[in-house]
Amino acid sequence: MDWGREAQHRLQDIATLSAPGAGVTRFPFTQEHADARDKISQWMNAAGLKTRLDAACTLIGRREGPPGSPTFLIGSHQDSVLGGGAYDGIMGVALGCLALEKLAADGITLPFAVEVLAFADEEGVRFPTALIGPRALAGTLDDRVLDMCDQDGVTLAGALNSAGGDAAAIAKIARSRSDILGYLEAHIEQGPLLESEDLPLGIVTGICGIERNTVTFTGATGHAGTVPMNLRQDALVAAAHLIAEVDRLAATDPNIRATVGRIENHPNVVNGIPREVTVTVEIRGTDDAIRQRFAGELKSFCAEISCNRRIDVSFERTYEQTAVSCDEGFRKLLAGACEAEGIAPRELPSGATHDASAMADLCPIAMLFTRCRGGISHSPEEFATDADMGQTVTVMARFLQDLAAHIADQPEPAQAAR
Ligand code: HGY
Ligand code: MN
Ligand code: MN
Repeated sequence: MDWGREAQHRLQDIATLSAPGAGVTRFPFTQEHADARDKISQWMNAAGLKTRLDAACTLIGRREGPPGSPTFLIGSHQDSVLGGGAYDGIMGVALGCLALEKLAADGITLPFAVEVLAFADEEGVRFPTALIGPRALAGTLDDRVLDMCDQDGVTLAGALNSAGGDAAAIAKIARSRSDILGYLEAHIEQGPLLESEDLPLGIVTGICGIERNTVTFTGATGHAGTVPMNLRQDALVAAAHLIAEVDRLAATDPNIRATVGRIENHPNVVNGIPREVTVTVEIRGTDDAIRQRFAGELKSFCAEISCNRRIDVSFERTYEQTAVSCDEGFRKLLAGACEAEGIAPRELPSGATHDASAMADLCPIAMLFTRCRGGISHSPEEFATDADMGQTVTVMARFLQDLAAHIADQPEPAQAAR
């Protein structure tokens, strides 16, 4: 089987299961999401996996191991951003199924059970939260998020239940650490480094931490022609100063990525002074202390604006994920698998967050990046080649075999990592 070509075929096929418009739009708990689940079930069945849906709407494909043996997890997310690409998230699910299909085709059995997980909501675009699936498995889900609403006022719990999940049972699906050996996620790099070094794959060292803040400036509206400039409490001008400061301050620290992604302006009319403006400020960094200090500096800057411009400013953190490291042992096994496949092992950090960020609370994690054209992602232009995906499949399969051999060499029976 040409695993890369099969991956491409499956991904181009499932990409059609999208809301109308350019690129792929597959929000969680929608009709296109349910249709995609049916396709993924076929992939899992082709790999000989038994499928089920858990209370968080994670589609799980499982191959049993010897009685009493622990489980190794593979996965990624099946949802997308608005107008996204055909690879972000869903590629990790497809390649996980193909790696297990390859092992079965090669007649290789493992001394542990394996599962492929298709998580429902990693992007956090429909609801102001994310990672419901992996957090439920890790037992870290804050159930207050179930009351959060999308822009149509639908609660997360309501959407989850309507899609076959069970919000009331979500706390019961947490896995015990003693059962889980680890988690591997294959994902497009979403950056330009692998392409710049002409490498098909990379091994992730760690995943950045992330926080999202909602900042609201409240001033006073007035007639654009009659209120003198020095008497204005213009909320949009105040927000503009913050936006410029976010850009200036982030440029001084290579560890930080900061983005003002959304803005709302009221009354938003050509001849009215803006009364209230809300912006989102997202801050990312591989060092949590540096990220939190950066947020503090922005908060102080907002306090100054408030005082100088007689504007009320609220700065509220709405979401946080801490930075996580990938397991050293898994990184070594991935490096060995890459070398065995003739690929120079290249380690790199992840500036994007992933389901693995939350799985790190349950078990040791590993991530493999696949080169993507131009480093483009969250766009219809996202692309990965058959060859690179094929090499990702073979490295994943070899990693599982090497993990099995590694476990066999240990004095203890296969135990959970923590
Ligand atoms: O935002 C991220 O890093 C991920 O793509 N959800
Ligand atoms: Mn992703
Ligand atoms: Mn994404």
